Amino acid sequence: MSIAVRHLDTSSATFEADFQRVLHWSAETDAEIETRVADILADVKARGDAAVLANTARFDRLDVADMAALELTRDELKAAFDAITPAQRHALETAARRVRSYHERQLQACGLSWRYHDEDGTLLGQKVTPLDRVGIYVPGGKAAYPSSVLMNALPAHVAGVGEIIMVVPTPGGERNPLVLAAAYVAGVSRAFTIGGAQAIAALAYGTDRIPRVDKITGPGNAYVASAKRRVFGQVGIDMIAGPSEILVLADGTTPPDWVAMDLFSQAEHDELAQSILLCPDVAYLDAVHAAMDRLIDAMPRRQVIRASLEGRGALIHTRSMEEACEISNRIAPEHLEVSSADPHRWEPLLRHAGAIFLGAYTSESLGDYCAGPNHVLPTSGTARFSSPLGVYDFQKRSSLIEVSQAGAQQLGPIAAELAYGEGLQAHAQAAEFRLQR
Ligand code: HSO
Ligand code: ZN
Repeated sequence: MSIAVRHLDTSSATFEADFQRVLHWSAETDAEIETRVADILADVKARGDAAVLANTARFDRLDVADMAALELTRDELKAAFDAITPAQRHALETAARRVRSYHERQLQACGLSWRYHDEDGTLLGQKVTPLDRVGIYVPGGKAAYPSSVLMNALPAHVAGVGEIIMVVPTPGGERNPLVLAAAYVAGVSRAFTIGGAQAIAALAYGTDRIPRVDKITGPGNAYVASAKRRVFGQVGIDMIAGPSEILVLADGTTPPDWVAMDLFSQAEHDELAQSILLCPDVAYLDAVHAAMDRLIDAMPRRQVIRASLEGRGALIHTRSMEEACEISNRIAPEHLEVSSADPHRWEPLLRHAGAIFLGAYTSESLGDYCAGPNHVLPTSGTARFSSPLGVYDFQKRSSLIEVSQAGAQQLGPIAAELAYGEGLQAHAQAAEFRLQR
């Protein structure tokens, strides 16, 4: 049966209404989940490890005597690494090397301290320091991605974070060897086989066994998302990721099968994932649709792919590539492929996207695993104001000020004037006491 993906046309009178339906997305919060998460957080805050053990027994069917049984040592991570196949080891190490080297550039480009002296000899600057300790949440079960372990842990490592604590649920005690091997490769310091809201609580508040972290990153289910929102402020968090999205902007020169498979690649993540194709050539849109119909039956995850494409996908006929770029900016997709013979012509027109993939050979999946840039990206239109996970997310900045004696004479009267204007005499006099009479 042909995939019933929507066809839209920007010249149609109903386009705006159709387009709004495609864009519509609500991350609904479930009141029942909210209360259950609040209870778990309070329990872990009050009872620490005992609550972690009890909730892990209950939700993950993993009933152990003490916290030691929930901790994986570096030796155990190494054993997992040694046990995977040589091809898997090679792939993980190659991906890790490329991701590390990309993030090292990021550190050089925007992660270093700087300072200067003004004309009075006053020193001003910005001191950049890594976070002391971070927690990385890795989902268990159906979305257990070793690649996400690399993408979260490596930028933290490059930033110089002192301790990287990974948590990963292992329902029924079943461990994912590739996840553990990736943790080993990426320099995770300690790992615990816990998950859900109880893991987020343990990282945010600390327990006897699990040290309190300064920031928690990584994706998770609705419970994890709710728990992250609730502990935000006590600790930093990265973002609350929505379903994966891909937008392909095509000029019709890429083989339709390639584009069809790229659309599938994000659709297969989730029924709620979104795959959109924009093209000024209507025959090409039909060719990609035909390719999808031909390729779908061979996909093991065809049910998820079909549900995603029929629920949230769209093939959009535009008047021109320029108009396609404008629509792409309105969507602000997580992943944007410019599948064109001349991608550098269009790239300057594209302003909002988590990651931009240029040219026919750049399939988004290469970026998901091993090109080098991070695959943790802003979703649901948040690329309008936020950026990929990076070294900068694991650093913070402190301002540096050292006012010289001459500088104090210049700045004192200015500060005092403004302070009196605000009715703050102590501020004014702190500046004035330093003036030479
Ligand atoms: N495309 C996902 C990341 C991922 N893909 C992991 C495969 N594995 C982020 O949107
Ligand atoms: Zn993906």
